Amino acid sequence: MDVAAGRPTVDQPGVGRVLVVIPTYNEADNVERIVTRVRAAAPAVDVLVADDNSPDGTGGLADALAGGDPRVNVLHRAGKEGLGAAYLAGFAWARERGYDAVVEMDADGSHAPEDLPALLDAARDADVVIGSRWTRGARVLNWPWRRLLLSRVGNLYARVALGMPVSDATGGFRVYRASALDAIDLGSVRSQGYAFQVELSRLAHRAGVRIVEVPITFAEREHGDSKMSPLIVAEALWRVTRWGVGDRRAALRGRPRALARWP
Ligand SMILES: Nc1nc2c(ncn2[C@@H]2O[C@H](COP(=O)(O)OP(=O)(O)OP(=O)(O)O)[C@@H](O)[C@H]2O)c(=O)[nH]1
Ligand SMILES: [Mg+2]
Repeated sequence: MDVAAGRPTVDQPGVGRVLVVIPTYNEADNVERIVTRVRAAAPAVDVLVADDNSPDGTGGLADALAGGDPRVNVLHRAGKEGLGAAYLAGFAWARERGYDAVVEMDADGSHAPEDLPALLDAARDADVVIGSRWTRGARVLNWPWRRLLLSRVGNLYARVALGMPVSDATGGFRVYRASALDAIDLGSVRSQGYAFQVELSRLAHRAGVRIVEVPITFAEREHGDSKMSPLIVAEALWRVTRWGVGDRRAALRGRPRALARWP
C-alpha cells in the first residue's frame, strides 16, 4: 500500500516501484496518447508528467488524465527551463516518494512504451538501462539522414572523447535505479539538452555502476514540434569537448612529469 497516496501499489518484479517521468513542453497532441500507451504497456508503473507551463495547455490535459487514473501524476513547473531541469525535478519528486527506479521517456512517441517491459526486465540486473538506437537489433524509423548522421557522429564523438563504452549516450529512454541516482551527484549537473543525457551517462560510468544497453525501436515524432535546436547541439558539443579535455589533463597530471610533456 502506498501510504502517502492511500492506494494499492503493484511492484515491477525485481525492480520495485517505478516512476516514468515524461517531460513535456507543448505536447498537447501527444500527452494523452503517450500516457495511455505507457499504462497499457507497463501496468505496474506510475507516471509523472513534468510540464513546463506549456502555452498549448498540455498541463491541463495531463491534469485531466491524472484525475481519471491514480497512477498518473503531474508536476507543474513555472516555465520552460529545459529538459535537464525538468528531469532533475522529476527525479527529486520520485526520491521524495521512495520510488526504486525512474524512467526517462519523451512524450512525442519517439520512445515506444511497448519497449518499456524489456528495459525494466534488464533493470533487474543493472543500475542504469539505456534504450539504445545504436546496438544490434535496434531500429530507427523515419529519421531524415541529417538526424541519423548527427546522432551517429555525436555518439561516436562522445564515446571517443569520454572513453565510455556506451553506444547511445545521447538517448533519452532510460531506467535509473535508486542505486544509480544515489551514486551520482545530481546537484552537480548543469546540462540541459542532449548534453544532459551524456552527462548522466558519464557520471554513471565514472561512479562505476552497472550500465546495460537494450535495443529499441525509435521513431520520428508524428505530432507537434521538435524542441531540438542548434543551441542544444552546440551545448552538447561544447560540454563533451570540455569534459574530454578535462579528463585528459587530469590523466596527464597523474603521470610522471617527463611523460606529461608528451601526451
Ligand atoms: N518540461 C520540459 N520538457 C521539454 C523541454 N524541452 C523539451 N521537452 C520535452 O522533452 C522531450 C524531447 O523533446 P523533443 O522536442 O522531442 O526533442 P528531441 O527528441 O531531442 O528532438 P526530436 O528528435 O526532433 O523530436 C519531449 O517530450 C519534449 O516535450 C523543456 O524545456 N521542458
Ligand atoms: Mg523527440
